Amino acid sequence: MPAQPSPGHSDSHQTAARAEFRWALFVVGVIGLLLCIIAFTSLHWVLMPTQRVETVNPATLHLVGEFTEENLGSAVEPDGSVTVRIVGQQYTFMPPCILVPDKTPVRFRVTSADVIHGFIIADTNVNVMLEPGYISNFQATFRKPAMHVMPCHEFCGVGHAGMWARVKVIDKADFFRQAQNRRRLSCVQ
Ligand SMILES: [Cu+2]
Repeated sequence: MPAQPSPGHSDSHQTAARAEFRWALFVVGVIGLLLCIIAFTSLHWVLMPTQRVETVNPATLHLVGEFTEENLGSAVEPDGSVTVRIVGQQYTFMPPCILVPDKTPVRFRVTSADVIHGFIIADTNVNVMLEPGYISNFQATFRKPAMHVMPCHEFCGVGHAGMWARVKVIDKADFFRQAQNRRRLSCVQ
């Protein structure tokens, strides 16, 4: 004699079917939400102005433009702001010792002559990548006189571990006094 279904069998079948349906609805809802997020972010992206990207030819950095050797280091601009230009290359930063004033906004303009390098100033929130062909442009203000190390933190080849520089923050008045006599400043001895 075949086994009879227990009295509660059709009930539990319906319960399972309802649970399956609820989970299916939930999954469809999650997929729908993800599609909405994709649509919204795509439209948002298209409607925003393009990012400001500055390019430079890494093959002629040392010959023409703002990254020639005599332009590297810290400079006081006509409006009194400070700009530092640096080139990263296997396996050094030029200049290897960067002189900046404290309590002054400092604009960094940095690029790479060869491969991707990392640019980080220890004990600050300065942390960017240097990509050949592009100019990394950012601003930082240093609170007080200090010496910071600036190691390359993006693996760039066999000499990577030895690729680092220093950032020397000095008193604002002292910096601007030195800048009166020299067009470009650095703390390279
Ligand atoms: Cu490196």
